[in-house]
Amino acid sequence: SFTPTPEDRFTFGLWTVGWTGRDPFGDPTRAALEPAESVRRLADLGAYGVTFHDDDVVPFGASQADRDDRLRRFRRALEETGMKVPMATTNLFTHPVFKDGAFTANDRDVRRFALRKTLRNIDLAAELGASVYVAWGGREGTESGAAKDVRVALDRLKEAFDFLAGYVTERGYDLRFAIEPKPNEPRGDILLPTVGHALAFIERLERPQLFGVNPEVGHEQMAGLNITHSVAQALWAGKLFHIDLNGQSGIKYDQDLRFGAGDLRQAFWLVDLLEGAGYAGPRHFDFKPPRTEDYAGVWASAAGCMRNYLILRDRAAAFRGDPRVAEALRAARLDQLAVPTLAPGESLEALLAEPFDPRAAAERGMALEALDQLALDHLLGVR
Ligand code: 3MF
Ligand code: MG
Ligand code: MG
Ligand code: MG
Repeated sequence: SFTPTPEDRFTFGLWTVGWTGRDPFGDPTRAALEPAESVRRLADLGAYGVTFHDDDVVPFGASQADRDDRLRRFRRALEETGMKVPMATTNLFTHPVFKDGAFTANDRDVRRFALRKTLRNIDLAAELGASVYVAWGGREGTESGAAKDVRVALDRLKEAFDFLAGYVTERGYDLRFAIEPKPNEPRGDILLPTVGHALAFIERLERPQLFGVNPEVGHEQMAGLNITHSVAQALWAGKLFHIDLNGQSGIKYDQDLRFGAGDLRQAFWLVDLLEGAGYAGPRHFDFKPPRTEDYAGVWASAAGCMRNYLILRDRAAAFRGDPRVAEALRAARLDQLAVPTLAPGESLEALLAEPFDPRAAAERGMALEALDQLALDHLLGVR
């Protein structure tokens, strides 16, 4: 059965099931949802926890009394359900003050406000037991060429992250940062557009060990990239701190479909990778139940994300456990890829003197089609 339990470590952003359906062309199609209700509903569905932006729980500019009251209700729902908060983040994109960015806004007073807003929510995240703090720079970008000096903007982004890492270190918080790349939307072009850009940027920070990435399935696919390759490189670098699972159909607007919708084959390979690599973090869904849905449809969509993950986990295990697949992997020489190209201590002379027939080597087929068909058979459930 594909029924989720908290041991599966499925988490949801409050902004996902809480999305009311407002888009650039239309008004909301659903009434707002109380965070406490989302927590209870998701707990009933078998989730492990929730994640949030500061403004998802306490509206921008709320009074201290209102803040205390809302946080009390949120905490009570967490206590009653046993739901966890493994990750939190800052909304640095909705309020018009962030129209030109937050940590890289041209206006210095806006950048300083963005730091204060982030510090406040880092304190709350640490208090709620989060171990990852996500940073998605949705408005850190441009629509035109002279609008920002990108090299100087990267200096400001580094300055902000170095400062925030210093803060969590000084406070002794057990919190690491995960940068979430996205190529565009809402800005024409966003800084750190892909996982690869983010990984390169992290190495220039003062405390790179405190920074990893939060790849989102659809964001890499919006750039035409293979999400499984991006996640694999993040794992290889020891930088997969968190993940946003969802669905996307190719290069178009950020669809945020439920996990398993959109590119199903990439979803299969991604689950195969996460499970095979022993990724131990939460399986976090960042999706938007389409605005065609009422609340019954919202909960069906959330349940579908988890069900699809469990089905794909089962299908990937069947693929990896099939002796015909083992044979096909050998026929495709995956075992040879695992052998270092040079033997330990091998002499340069031995390499230079090695006989080789390129014609014969070029004639060998790779047997990859048979291997991929086995994968497709397993994915489609006919094996
Ligand atoms: C936008 C996103 C964001 C981030 C979030 C941080 C609103 O496309 O994906 O969701 O995931 O801000 O987790
Ligand atoms: Mg998205
Ligand atoms: Mg998104
Ligand atoms: Mg996301």
